[in-house]
Amino acid sequence: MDKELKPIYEGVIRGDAPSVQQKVQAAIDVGFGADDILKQSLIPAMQEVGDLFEKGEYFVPEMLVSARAMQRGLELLKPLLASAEVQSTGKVVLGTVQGDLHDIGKNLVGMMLEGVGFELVDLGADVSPEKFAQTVRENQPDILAMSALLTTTMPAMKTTIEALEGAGLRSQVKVIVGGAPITDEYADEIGADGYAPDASRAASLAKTLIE
Ligand code: B1M
Repeated sequence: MDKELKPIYEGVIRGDAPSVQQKVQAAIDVGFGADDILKQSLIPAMQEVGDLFEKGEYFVPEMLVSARAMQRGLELLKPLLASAEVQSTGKVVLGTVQGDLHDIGKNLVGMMLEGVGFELVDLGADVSPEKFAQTVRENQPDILAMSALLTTTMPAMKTTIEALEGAGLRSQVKVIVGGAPITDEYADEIGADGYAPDASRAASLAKTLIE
């Protein structure tokens, strides 16, 4: 890791939002790209927080303050990620599935989608299958993008696809899925149109699917 980015990594682990904000801004000012800041410091730091949680050294409150610190850094990167293209590529409805409150990865996916020109309807986290289906009916998006971070909430992706089928909407929209426990095989199993392992590949997948 670049030595200038290390304080960002450490700040997320400590949950020190003001420091993360300041160091991310400093990194941008000296010319680091959003991708380097994300991949070298912010994302690895959250992985470390997850490892500390698994080892019993961190608990939910520590995860939460680290998540807030990460979000503060992400806010500064958003304009850099979104500036690439301006022409509308299509419309995406995005959300984290029912029962799941993890929204950092989903937010990153949203920023990347906007970065390649998609119009975004972001439903936030803990979105019920009915809410997804209703929003698809009302907004007629090209893509429905779902995120899940818990093994216990992955099945809500399948339930959501079933809700789309039940409402007669499935053929109108491409469904893409992602999140740490999701795999290509799982996407196939539940009848999704595609899976992406990270936010930038989610944006390329969405573009490919509507071409
Ligand atoms: Co939670 N949590 N958490 N948590 N948390 C994990 C996911 C966990 C792996 C930690 C661990 O044990 N190591 C574990 C899940 C275990 C499992 O299911 N197998 C876990 C647990 C157990 C829990 C609770 C149950 C803890 C408890 O209460 N006992 C609880 C559940 C609450 C709920 O959702 N109902 C809980 C709560 C929380 C907080 C609220 C405290 C907080 C979330 C705050 C927030 O999001 N606003 C939190 C956090 C921060 C984490 C970790 C540490 C970090 C997640 C994160 O933001 N990563 C996480 C450990 C880890 O991931 N190593 C953990 C950074 C983010 C950029 O990555 O979201 O993976 P990620 O997104 C990636 C890819 O997955 C992908 O793109 C992104 C990168 O480019 N991606 C997509 C994501 N969505 C996509 C969609 C796509 C395509 C790609 O297409 C549509």
